[in-house]
Amino acid sequence: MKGVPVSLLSRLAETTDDRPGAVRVGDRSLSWVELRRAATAVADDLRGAARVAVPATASLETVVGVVGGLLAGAAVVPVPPDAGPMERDHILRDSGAELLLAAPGAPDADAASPPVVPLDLARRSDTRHPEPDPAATALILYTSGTTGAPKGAVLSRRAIAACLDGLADAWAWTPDDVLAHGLPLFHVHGLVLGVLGPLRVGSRLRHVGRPHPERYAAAGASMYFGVPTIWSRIAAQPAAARALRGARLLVSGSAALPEPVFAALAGLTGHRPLERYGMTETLVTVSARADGPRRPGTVGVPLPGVRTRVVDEHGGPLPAGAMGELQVRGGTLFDGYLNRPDADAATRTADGWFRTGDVATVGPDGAHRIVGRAATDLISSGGYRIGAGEVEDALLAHPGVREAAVVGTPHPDLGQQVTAYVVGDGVAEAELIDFVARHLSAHKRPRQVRLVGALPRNAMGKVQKSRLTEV
Ligand code: MLC
Ligand code: AMP
Repeated sequence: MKGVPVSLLSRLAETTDDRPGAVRVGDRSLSWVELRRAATAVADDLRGAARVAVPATASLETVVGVVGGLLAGAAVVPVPPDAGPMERDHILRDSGAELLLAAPGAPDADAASPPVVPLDLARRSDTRHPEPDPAATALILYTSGTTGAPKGAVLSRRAIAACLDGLADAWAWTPDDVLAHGLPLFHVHGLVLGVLGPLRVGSRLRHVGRPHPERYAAAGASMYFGVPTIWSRIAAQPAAARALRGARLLVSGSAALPEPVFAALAGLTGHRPLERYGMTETLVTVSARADGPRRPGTVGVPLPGVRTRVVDEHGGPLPAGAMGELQVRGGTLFDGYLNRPDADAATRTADGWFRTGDVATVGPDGAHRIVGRAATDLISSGGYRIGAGEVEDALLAHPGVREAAVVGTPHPDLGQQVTAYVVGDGVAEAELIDFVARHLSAHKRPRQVRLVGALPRNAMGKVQKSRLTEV
């Protein structure tokens, strides 16, 4: 896996490295050459499909399916494996996926799906598929807004390449690294950074299945990725944390790493965790550097080719250190939301910057600090971004629910938990939690449902979420 990559997967396309175990997920692995040949066999089956969906379990099938789609030049749509019918049908319909790449017996392979192309890891092919245009769509990733169903963020091959090359530079990430993590494979963190990253850089990958501390401890890697909940669980198991002393870099992202977790990890592992900041729509834009300072509460500096600014509520510039909305621009940005020009327009300023909706400060040394989100209707739980509106809609689909309001409340392990306030007729908390878990991805289910007589409303009849805790 040598040479300068000219396209997203060129290293994989050119490799002759057939040493076993380059890409491991759980207890199964493939060499680089095996991965390319298995994924090429998938690409051969796609017959020019423009968009293909992959039920994104944490499995080698997902890696081969995604890489097969990318080799064929298709846009890949990962489907959260536990997405209930509401979310799954929306993703399949909205994305226009023409085929579903699925392992035999995979949950998504049913009558309502697009035609299924079976994923068989034993197959091999050496077809040379033409190199897709760097401007072509690589991934459509579904992400929550404050209201409504998730939106498909369209990410080009060159945006992903720009992000990964920026991270390789910032983190001194090389083919000598071994990356370990246990993140889901349907989001930027686990899929783009955690799978396409090693493929582009040429480093080996150990996906540990579920992100249990003892599995991280046993992985023997040089780099580890995790969301703060994972790091906090590792810090709470000192033996597991100490096993990471031999690593080179512990990377945290997707939500703010609490300062006590930073300190505990630094003490137990001997490494100050490196924090980076990103979004589905922008990929990772800001990161601490391997050779730079790592201060708790800060997420570093813009990646090469990325610019940031902090503005006031009118979009006006703010002096260094002032708090305001973070806006970004550069080569890592998405191409827009699929089928949603309205939502798309709302995210861009007239002068071409992307509004992150995150409140931040930038110190005189350029260090970025993410203070929180501008919208209370976006909840950050376990590193997942969850739209309150989507959970409210799911609750309201239950016949016993008359009104619902969903907020994020502090949670020691998850950062925030989804808490629902419900006005209902004869419904029980556990029933509503299960109902949401069945209709949406399980991580979107409320961890707590408070049954109340009425929701606090203002004179216009709008729910006053800030007053919910007084109910
Ligand atoms: C629980 N489960 C239920 C259920 N209750 N299923 C159905 N009905 C119910 N009532 C099941 C779940 O499906 C799951 O099954 C298991 O129980 C545990 O689920 P959980 O409660 O969600 O696990 P938990 O331990 O709370 O999760 C913590 C976590 C997780 C940290 C492991 O939150 C996580 O993986 N977070 C990562 C999020 C992430 O990758 N974000 C990146 C976004 S990209 P099973 O089968 O799964 O075990 C981004 C950009 C950037 O933000 O900057 O990175
Ligand atoms: P998503 O689009 O699901 O990837 O979620 C993106 C959001 O995660 C951002 O808008 C931030 O609010 C949050 N986020 C990502 N990384 C960090 C970080 N290092 N610190 C604080 N928040 C973060």
